[in-house]
Amino acid sequence: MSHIQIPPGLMELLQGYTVEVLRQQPPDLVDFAVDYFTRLREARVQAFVPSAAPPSAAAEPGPSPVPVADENADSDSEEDADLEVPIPSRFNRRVSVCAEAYNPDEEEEDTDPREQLSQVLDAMFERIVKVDEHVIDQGDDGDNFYVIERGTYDILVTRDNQTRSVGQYDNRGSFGELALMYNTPRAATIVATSEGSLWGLDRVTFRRIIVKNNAKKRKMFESFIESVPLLKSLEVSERMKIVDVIGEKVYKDGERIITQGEKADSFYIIESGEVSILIKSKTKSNKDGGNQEVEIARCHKGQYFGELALVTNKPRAASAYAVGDVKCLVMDVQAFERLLGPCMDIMKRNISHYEEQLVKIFGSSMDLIDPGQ
Ligand code: 1OR
Ligand code: 1OR
Repeated sequence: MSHIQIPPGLMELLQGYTVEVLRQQPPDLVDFAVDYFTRLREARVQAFVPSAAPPSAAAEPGPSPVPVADENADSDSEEDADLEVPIPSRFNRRVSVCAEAYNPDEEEEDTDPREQLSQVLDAMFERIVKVDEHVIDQGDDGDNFYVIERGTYDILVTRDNQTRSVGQYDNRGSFGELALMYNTPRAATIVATSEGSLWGLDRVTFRRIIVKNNAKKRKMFESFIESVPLLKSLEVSERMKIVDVIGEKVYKDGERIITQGEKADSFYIIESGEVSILIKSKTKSNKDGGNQEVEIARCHKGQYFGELALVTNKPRAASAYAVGDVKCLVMDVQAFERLLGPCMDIMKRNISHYEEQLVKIFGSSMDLIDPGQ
């Protein structure tokens, strides 16, 4: 009993999982774990297979229309459960030592894995911020990465001596990863617009854990991302940046992924399974006041959805439900705007197809782009 042997690699495995939980904030930790470790195993198996031809997803960009059906969606699928983020219990703030080069492929073997884990927990610290406080200033060297516990924050970008707000964080999300991941100056200024609280992770620990984790993630998602039609026009390096920021979410059969009328903050690519898009019909012929949901599209592996509200800056135009078990890659609105600019033409072209379909399915009496609820 006095000496328990910890198998080599155990701590690193758990750390990788913990870090992904902190970053992605999945609603169900067990589902997330099953998925995370399955992925990891698949990546390991793939690493031993000499480069097989990538599975060519025959999917087309954008959703395919479905025949109109009087289908009622499972209307009472539950809302997202409260996000449970395991927060470390020790908050010693550490002063970071900058600018060390770290190569994630160089597998450094720590002598004591327990020490390694406690280093990570020690390194996370809470930072309380006041209104108008600058958490990050554009152009500075990167010191910390932050996970938002609460508060609202403005994202300001200065270009040609002009500062403009390019987005907000509203009580969720994380920021400050770019300067640390790519060794670049801070790309934006982050200002608190309310009182708030953040979890910080210092540069050295971030690089040691997250950058190594990102290298694994690249192995895990590379071939899938390469197969997504929407992303074909991007450079390889741009696609890899997408891998760095995406999270993976799992949905059970019938679960609602997007709710019509809600504010939007994410974009989705289907990794496996099928997603049904339903819209509340507001046609005048509808006696129940337009509460009936009608299926308007089905999306399959390699296709995307949830772009419309982000592009138009409007509430969600339709709801999305999992058909069978579904896995999606999810990107937040900031990453969407930062990384998917080159794909915007394709998305806009498909949006114009929505309009055409809309007229075909409902006649011209319905305003799709403004669901108004
Ligand atoms: P960082 O370490 O560069 C500033 O420090 C952080 O702001 C950055 O990491 C991101 O986490 C976050 N462009 C650049 N950085 C952004 C952006 C952004 N949004 C959030 N951050 N854009 C805004 C997209 C809505 C593109 C602006 C042109
Ligand atoms: P969103 O952010 O508005 C709902 O959230 C998503 O459903 C939407 O982005 C699209 O990605 C997706 N009309 C509107 N939204 C659609 C449609 C669609 N299809 C998929 N979505 N039409 C179907 C066209 C084949 C036109 C409806 C009549």
